[in-house]
Amino acid sequence: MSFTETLQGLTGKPLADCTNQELYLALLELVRQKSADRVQPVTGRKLYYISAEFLIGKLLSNNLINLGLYDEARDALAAAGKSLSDIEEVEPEPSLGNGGLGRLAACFLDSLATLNLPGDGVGLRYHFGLFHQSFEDGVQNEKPDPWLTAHSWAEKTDITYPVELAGKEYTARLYKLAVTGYEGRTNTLNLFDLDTIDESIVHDGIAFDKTAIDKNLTLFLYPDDSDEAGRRLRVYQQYLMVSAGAQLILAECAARGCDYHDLADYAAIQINDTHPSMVIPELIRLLGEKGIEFEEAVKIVTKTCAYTNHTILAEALEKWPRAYLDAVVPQLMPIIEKLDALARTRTKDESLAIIDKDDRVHMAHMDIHFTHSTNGVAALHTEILKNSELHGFYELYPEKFNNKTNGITFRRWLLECDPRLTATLEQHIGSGFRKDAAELEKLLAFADDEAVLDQLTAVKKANKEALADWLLRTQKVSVNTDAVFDIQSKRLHEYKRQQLNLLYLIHQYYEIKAGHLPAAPLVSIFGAKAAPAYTIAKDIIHALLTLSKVIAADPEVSQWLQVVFVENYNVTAAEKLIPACDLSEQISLASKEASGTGNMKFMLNGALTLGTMDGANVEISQQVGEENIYIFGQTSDQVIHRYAVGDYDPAQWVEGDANIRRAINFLTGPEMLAAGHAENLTRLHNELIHKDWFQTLPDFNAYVVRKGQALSDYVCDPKGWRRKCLVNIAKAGMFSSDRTIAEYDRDIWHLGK
Ligand code: NBY
Repeated sequence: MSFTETLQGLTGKPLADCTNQELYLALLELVRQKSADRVQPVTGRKLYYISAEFLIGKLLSNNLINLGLYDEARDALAAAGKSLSDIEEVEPEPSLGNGGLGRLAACFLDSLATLNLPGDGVGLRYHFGLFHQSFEDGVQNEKPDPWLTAHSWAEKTDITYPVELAGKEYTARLYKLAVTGYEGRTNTLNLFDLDTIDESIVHDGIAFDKTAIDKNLTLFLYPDDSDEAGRRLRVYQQYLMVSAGAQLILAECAARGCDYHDLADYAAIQINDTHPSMVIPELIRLLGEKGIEFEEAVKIVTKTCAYTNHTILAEALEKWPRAYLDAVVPQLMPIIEKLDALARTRTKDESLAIIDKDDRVHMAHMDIHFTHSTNGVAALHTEILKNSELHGFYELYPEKFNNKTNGITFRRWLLECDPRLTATLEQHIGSGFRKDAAELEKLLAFADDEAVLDQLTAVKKANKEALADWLLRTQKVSVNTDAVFDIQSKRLHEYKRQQLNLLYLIHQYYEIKAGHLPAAPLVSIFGAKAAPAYTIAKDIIHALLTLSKVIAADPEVSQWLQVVFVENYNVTAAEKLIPACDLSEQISLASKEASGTGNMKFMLNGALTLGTMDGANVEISQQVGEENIYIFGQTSDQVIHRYAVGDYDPAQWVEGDANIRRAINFLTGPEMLAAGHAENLTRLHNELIHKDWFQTLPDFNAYVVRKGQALSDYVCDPKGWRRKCLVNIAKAGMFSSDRTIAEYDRDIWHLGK
């Protein structure tokens, strides 16, 4: 049967007569059938990747590519006068994640299935996700992001588990979403939810009654934790996820004939950051119910579980007041106390305890004591964990610490998002890189081949035109595609330093006004959501939106400089932005970005990195060589030293440097005040002058110089620039998540064995 006939069998009428919605549903059904054919029996150890987030993105194209159906589907639809990319627009993007941590989980699921490894995800089925972002009057506005439509990829099952929260029993229902691998097996993303959730309790944006647990538990990812009810709600969510998850794991292992004493031979559990850490005491509790003594249960769980750390920011390492746990999960507290006591027999160092003297429960400490592996996510990050942040633990358990540098799936971040580049690569180096990313290095043979470099330039130009169309259609802005496209897209956080980029743009505004024209016109594009309760992050968004207006209204400046802030940045937007980027902004304060994964996506798509020696930028720099990347700023040692000395005073930098002073004072100058809100602008101004916790000012001049160098190279040395782009693509192979997953499997999981 031809593809057209198959699809027609599902729609019941000629494709030409179908709406895009009907075609979408038919394709969804087809993908379901085909992915079900690739489910494989599990033998040996199976991985359960537990995570609060799975930022999976739209699935139609991804699944069609992985199942080898994409070209056929596109051509059959085209023959009927339909366009696959129009049909894609019908699909809502699943709203199950926030940032790098969630996107990493999604890339890992893709690579597990691609490498034919048995590995499922375990998480929650949020109804409204993080939130939908819009800008109103220059301010971020949050609304629910409803994505669960009548026909969704996640299928309801009749599998349920009882979960006790604050002494009351709730019923967790399992939904299953098929995860296809590229020419590989089909695995599952298991998502839990309650039947009793009531979406109608949300009002005025994303507000809702935080105490109505049966109605609110899975409404949102990361509910506002600026009050106690919100923080407790997070504990409720986490326990729902780990208790239902642990029951699922035990049930699946039992069904495969596992005697619970041998759990570690059947299951490997990866704890993604500290949100799922309660799985440790919960498994011990459940094993206790099956008759296994505490001491043995601890050994089993330690052998089964492993922990990934994604941050050194102290405020992001969860420490729950014991009172919350007493109230929400009283059944776990006796176990956590016993674990604390056991940990205290291993070390006298009070700072390594699970329950501290202020009665706070340190989730990461429980993870490190009672799992067999703790990994960081890039080489520098792991070194910092070992040498400073977790040094005491490293001394106690050196054998547990290991590095697993992050990666990204090339199926979504090359084949799917950049078909033009993919086709060009195939023309010259064949299609082996689709399965083996290391083959991208074959491209190096063409580093000085003018014809190939021309082709890469044409691809970039076409992608910039496509982005310009998309920006016009969705954001109502038009951009100059002859300009350098400079992009900073990632969560909004002070450590990522969108405010450094802001100060640069103000500096350029003044320079242009003074007749010091830049080498090239610049379109500076941002995409970022700020956590709803993170005031300064929202002020940074406001300042950028206001600056964008000020510049647009000034014809002298606007022909050289444009600031675009994309609304509601998500995976779909990232897939449009990344292939069109010339310069990738990776400017976190050295030591603070654990890895970054956007940096890898931009590099793979032929953008050059402007970045600090932080996270995986360090490894990118090693791969491409320092002549193919724009590095600037303090090193992590210098930063750590500055914090240790504790004498950083931004006011001195403001006083001592006229350019810094000029840029900062512009925030509350007449142009900005006329276009924006004094309250937000003043607060940001004060924050930068009096605090600047992430040391923006010491890196300001180095950043201005390095960025100027990049723009001048783009214009004055186009040949050199294009060569650098080629080298970046060719050297991106090590950042495939297939490599990362192979390392996790080799060192930690040993799946299928
Ligand atoms: O994980 C990110 C890191 O910042 C990034 O450097 C790394 O590449 C990536 C994958 O390893 N972390 C991250 O995305 N974290 C969060 O989004 C997050 C959000 C909320 C909370 C904690 C972490 N929270 O506790 O509310």
